[in-house]
Amino acid sequence: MNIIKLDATPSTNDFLKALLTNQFVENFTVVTAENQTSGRGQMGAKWEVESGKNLTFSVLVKDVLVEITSIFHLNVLVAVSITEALQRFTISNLAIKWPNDILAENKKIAGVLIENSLKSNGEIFSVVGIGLNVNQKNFDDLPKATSLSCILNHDLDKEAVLVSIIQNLKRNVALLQIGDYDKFWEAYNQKLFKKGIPMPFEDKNGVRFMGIIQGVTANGKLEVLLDNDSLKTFDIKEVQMLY
Ligand code: BTX
Repeated sequence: MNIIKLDATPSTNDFLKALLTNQFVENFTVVTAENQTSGRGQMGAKWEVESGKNLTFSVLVKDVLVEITSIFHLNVLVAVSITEALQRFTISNLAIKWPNDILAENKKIAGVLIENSLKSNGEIFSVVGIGLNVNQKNFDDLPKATSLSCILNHDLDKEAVLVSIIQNLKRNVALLQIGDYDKFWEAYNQKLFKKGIPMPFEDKNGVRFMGIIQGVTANGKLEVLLDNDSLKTFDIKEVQMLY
């Protein structure tokens, strides 16, 4: 496994993307940082962790997407690969909050930020950034966050967790490449947070409404049953779950 270990960097996603512009980088190269000074989440959000205690890393996945419109397939695969690894470390009460948060005991334990770029030769490079809370115990500023050690009451070997995730990801990418997507999609839907439970949402215009999540479509849209019994699908930027 090709792992580049950094003490500190603003963002492992940015480090890996910069590396890609300068040199050949092997598929599944991993960049880890003990301290990420400007960790990024979705749409300008920040990923904040105590230095040295957690996993913040990025993996290069080349050409797993057949086309840029199948972006969500990789999201599904990554979320499932992380939950499989967490199960190996005996975490059981896991859920996937659409589109790509991993929750353990109803609190966020991991976040995923995937950034894709289309190269001039037609290849699609995906930089898969993962933040996983491992040995941090204090989340005073993030009451909806948790870590492996908060749940298990002991510290873990971060490297062992990292290796488990990467091994799962490699195996699952190989399965996706032979067309085995449905089983990941089913596993994702099976773990979907708040599925079947009435809950409040807010649309992109700030309008609040109640709905019941039915599932996620194969191309990544959230399918919600509305009060008037109609089904509506939402894109990632079109709706927010208020929970
Ligand atoms: P997200 O936008 O879904 O989540 C960000 C939100 O999650 C924040 O606004 C905050 O409420 C909450 N949050 C911040 N830090 C934590 C934490 N440590 N644990 C739980 N909740 C938190 C999720 O974005 C995607 C995060 C990807 C992070 C990785 S780290 C390696 C790579 N490099 C990089 O810059 N980003 C990725």
